[in-house]
Amino acid sequence: MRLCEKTLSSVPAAIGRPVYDRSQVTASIVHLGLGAFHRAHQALMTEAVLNSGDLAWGIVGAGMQSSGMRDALVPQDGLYAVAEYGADAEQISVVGAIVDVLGGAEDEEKKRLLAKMSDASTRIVSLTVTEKGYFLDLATGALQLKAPAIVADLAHPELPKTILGLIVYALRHRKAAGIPPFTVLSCDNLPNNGKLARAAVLAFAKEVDADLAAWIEAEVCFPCTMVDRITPATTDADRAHIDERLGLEDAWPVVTEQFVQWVIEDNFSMGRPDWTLGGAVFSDEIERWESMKLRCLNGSHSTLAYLGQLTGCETVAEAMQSELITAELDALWQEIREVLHAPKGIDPADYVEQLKRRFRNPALKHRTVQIASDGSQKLPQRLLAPLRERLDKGLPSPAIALAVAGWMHFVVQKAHTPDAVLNDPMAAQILAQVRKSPEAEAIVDNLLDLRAIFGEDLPAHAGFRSELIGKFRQLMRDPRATTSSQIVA
Ligand code: CS2
Repeated sequence: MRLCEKTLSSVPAAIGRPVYDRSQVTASIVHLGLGAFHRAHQALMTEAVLNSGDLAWGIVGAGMQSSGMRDALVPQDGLYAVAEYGADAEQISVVGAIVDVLGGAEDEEKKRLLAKMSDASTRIVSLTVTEKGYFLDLATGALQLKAPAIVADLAHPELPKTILGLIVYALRHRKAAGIPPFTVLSCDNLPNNGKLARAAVLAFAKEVDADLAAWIEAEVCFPCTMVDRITPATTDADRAHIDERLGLEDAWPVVTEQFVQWVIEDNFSMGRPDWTLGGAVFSDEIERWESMKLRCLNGSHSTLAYLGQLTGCETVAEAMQSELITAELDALWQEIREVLHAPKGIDPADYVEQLKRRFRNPALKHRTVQIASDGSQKLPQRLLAPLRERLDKGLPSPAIALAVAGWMHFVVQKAHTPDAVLNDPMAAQILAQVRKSPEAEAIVDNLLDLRAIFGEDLPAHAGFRSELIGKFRQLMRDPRATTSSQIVA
């Protein structure tokens, strides 16, 4: 039997569930990018608000690419289970905050979504669409006006498919109808994610109508946020385990860690839920929170993922058993911390120790290949931003260079392995650059030529370039020979 409203009462008492009347909830948040992360994070914080009795904040979730989530959740009335795995304890609860699910690439679904976003009942549009969903060149901040999806959305206002088209055309409708604008709440791992979302939306809106762009600039709130919760892709083994605990079938449960953090800038035009009930924090220090998390957590995650992939470590916990990798991470954290401005009251040393414990969690099967995807979108803010700050101060950065060399080596391996797939929106360009030459120095230069990733400055920096070539050669010879002493030497 499937998990749904009718069967919910049969779930064992030890498993948490909504304590409110779901039929009384108003759907005022539209979430674009309904994946595991949103369901383990923002939806849970919202569930705490609903459980407190404030029923004004139900979520309509929308998948942007495929209809998989809709097909899983609609028969379940939007209900799903979250399993929080600690090193030796687990907690499972059923979440009811998602009251409707739209989804997929079908035209009818996109039209329904646009209609819901245009409707006055929608007060917040939140986003987890990953870095590539913003269509920005992260090194330059420019909107990718030639990206086929953007060209299509500019040509078809009645049927937008990107977040930018959906947001801008919904706002256009609201402006014309005298409906106040919703808040756009980015929950993606990008520095100043609200500002980036704003820049992308404004750049798109300017192509549509200058007056609309001016109205958005003046009226729409784009708070910045820092989101954190490690949420690996759900496996069949997770499904089987959770179904057994529920006594019901859940087509797409979520597996996550116990740790959760959400820091939000308090800047909303049509109100907001009291997410502090679920543990969120409102702060005016978002930039510091975000850069600490992006660099210390995501920067080391990417490094660990590439080195893990090169040395045969399938999961993060497994890579944390490798002394070679942990020594590189220690060196990397050291370099990052030397240019870090931590939020008030946070000790970066404690923060890093906590990260190590989280990464070591053996209950989470977080695959390195998952984190290694989309490197072109992740390197700039995770690793190249602290690198630039170090270069400005004249500091050497061997650990960051090794991490970047790790990515380069990873894409080289993909280019030379038959049938291998490089998951990256820039895959075609990256692989073409790699295939131009078999020679180490030329490969590094050709990859550095990808200006959307490395900008104009890094390829021109002689010191960084030669450090990178050295690290790349070292990895070419033997990735396992990468010890911290070699890195520091
Ligand atoms: C990871 C993140 O896949 C990745 O790139 O680094 O998804 C990471 O697990 C989260 O940001 C943790 O909050």
